Amino acid sequence: MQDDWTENCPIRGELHDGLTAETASISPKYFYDALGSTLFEAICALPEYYPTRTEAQIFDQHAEDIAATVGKGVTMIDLGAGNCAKAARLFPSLQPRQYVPIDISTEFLREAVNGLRQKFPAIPMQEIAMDFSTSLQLPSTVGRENRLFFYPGSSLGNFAPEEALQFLRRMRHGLQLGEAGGVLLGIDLVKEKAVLDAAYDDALGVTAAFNRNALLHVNRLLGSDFVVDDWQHRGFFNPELSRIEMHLEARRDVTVTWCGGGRKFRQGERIHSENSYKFTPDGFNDLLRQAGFGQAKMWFDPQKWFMLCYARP
Ligand code: AVI
Repeated sequence: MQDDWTENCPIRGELHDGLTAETASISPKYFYDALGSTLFEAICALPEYYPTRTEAQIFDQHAEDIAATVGKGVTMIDLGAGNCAKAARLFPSLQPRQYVPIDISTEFLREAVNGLRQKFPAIPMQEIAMDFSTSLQLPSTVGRENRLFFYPGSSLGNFAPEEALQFLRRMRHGLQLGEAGGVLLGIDLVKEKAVLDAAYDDALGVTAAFNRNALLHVNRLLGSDFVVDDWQHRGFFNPELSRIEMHLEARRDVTVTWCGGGRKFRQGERIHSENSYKFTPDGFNDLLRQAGFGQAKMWFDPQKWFMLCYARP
């Protein structure tokens, strides 16, 4: 039974509902407190986690063609900007008229943007701390002309297919508020299972720490009493659903309580914490078309492990 404490707060209500569902789950957005964002940066530097460096390789190899396709002077809206490193790589060639990094992790974003302002004083920047997964309503200070929604790192894969479609439609709608514009998306592609499994269950255990840290974040938000040591990381590719699944698995029978709720977990029971969908180029093109975009321009790395896509309505 929920009480006022969980009912009157959307975040606590959402966590309560996910944790008490038949298959317990928490949203992957709870990975990203300050420590989680730092752990994600560390993941990006792991030998097994190919997406970041493969995407960077595509940016470097095709920088001129990407700039020629996207055009200069865009209002660059960086969704899930994190440390803003990916967008900053494109600043010299794109020369955005405004840079709008958006992230849920406020402190981390502020620090990153302050550093960037010193490096690129000519680019006006407006950071926004918000959960853009549910709404893309931007303040009126964000330029409407020639918007570029920049969503790299295959983050779109963290949405379920239907949610990804809705999110693409919201971006398309956000573009049609102004003139011109497009989306530049980093998309991870289906590949050998062993490569995918290793990328989400690395030898150093950084991804495990990233997954388990979500429990500490949830403890702070919900007032719950998860003990990190009771939980182990599971991360693997599910070929039937073409997605990586991450779970937290109870090492022993545990009881977790929070104000207004609680649950017993049996040994081996799991909390589903993330999906990361992997696409084929054709499959992703279909999704773009369903969302109202035209034929995408795509760039790949030589192994075709990752792709960068540019599409206009
Ligand atoms: C942010 N997102 C694209 C990452 C991914 O690959 O799905 C999150 C992540 N989860 C575990 N490792 C990285």
